Amino acid sequence: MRIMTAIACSAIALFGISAATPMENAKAQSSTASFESYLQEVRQKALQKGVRAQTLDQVLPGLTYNPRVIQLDQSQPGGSTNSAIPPFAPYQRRHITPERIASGKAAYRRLIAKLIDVERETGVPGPIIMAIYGKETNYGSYMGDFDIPRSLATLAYEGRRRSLFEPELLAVLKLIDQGVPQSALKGSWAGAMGMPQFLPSVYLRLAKDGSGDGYADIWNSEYDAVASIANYFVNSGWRRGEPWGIAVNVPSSLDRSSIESKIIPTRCPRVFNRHSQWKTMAEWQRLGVVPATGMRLDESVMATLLEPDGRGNRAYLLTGNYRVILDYNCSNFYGLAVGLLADEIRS
Ligand SMILES: [Ca+2]
Repeated sequence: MRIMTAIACSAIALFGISAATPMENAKAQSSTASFESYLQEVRQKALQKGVRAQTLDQVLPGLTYNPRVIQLDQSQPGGSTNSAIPPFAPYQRRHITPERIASGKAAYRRLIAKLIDVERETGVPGPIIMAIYGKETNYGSYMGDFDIPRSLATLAYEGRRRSLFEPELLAVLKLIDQGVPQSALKGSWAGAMGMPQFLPSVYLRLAKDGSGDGYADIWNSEYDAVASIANYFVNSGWRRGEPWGIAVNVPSSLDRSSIESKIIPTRCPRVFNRHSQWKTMAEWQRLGVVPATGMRLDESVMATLLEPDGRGNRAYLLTGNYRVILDYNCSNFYGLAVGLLADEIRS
């Protein structure tokens, strides 16, 4: 997506993490001086980016190092690129629960007038927007209560992924400079904010007012969250009228090696390498790959085949709009869960 892909799963990662140990606290304190000198460097960079000195004087002196954020960052999964990919079916059962579907339908009904307007304007369907909302924050019920400037300053200072977090720190300073109250800036430990879990740089580029008051309040306004998610999708190239994909049955005789993709992915290789070549629906039909449910795609639509749990299990043909979902969070499990949850919300 959004840089957010690299640091997603934040809400999940919160579980099972204990508070900082005394040794970590001592370490944090011993590095206080250099944390402050790092903030001086940040100050210079922010000034160069046009953030007013007055804003920086108001925010930077109050920031402290947060050892818990580093602890959470270091406990993130995904460090190894060789680990086996787990099966999708158990994930689907855990993440697309009857409760999640029912809450999604309720949110869809609550916001239906706005969602119709937004779809008319952008082509992004309401159920897809609601599925993102559900996946990111369980429809606004957990958005994270970490202080975003403090978290980002800590992560940028610690330095393991400074190239990711320092621009986000500068972006959040800019956001405060533009008038977003600092007290509103709560979110995940890794900097994702509000109902759509936008990073500060994403907020600056793509957050949108949907309520008509001129302010994109993604923390408190569902209309603003809806407009902002739709704007993200438009920016990533969502095509009006095209479904994300469909469940299919694949004949056991299909020669998988003949449909392997020859494209070397430039990003998210572990995600894109699992997809076949692009073919039209008519071509898939000729290979015997046929819809498993009542859902259909036009013959001319291009799609790739993904068999998340291998041969003989549920498979999917996935369109360019599936790639837009991956742009929000580059994970096949995420993309499939959003698509399938959207289908349930719509049904
Ligand atoms: Ca608003």
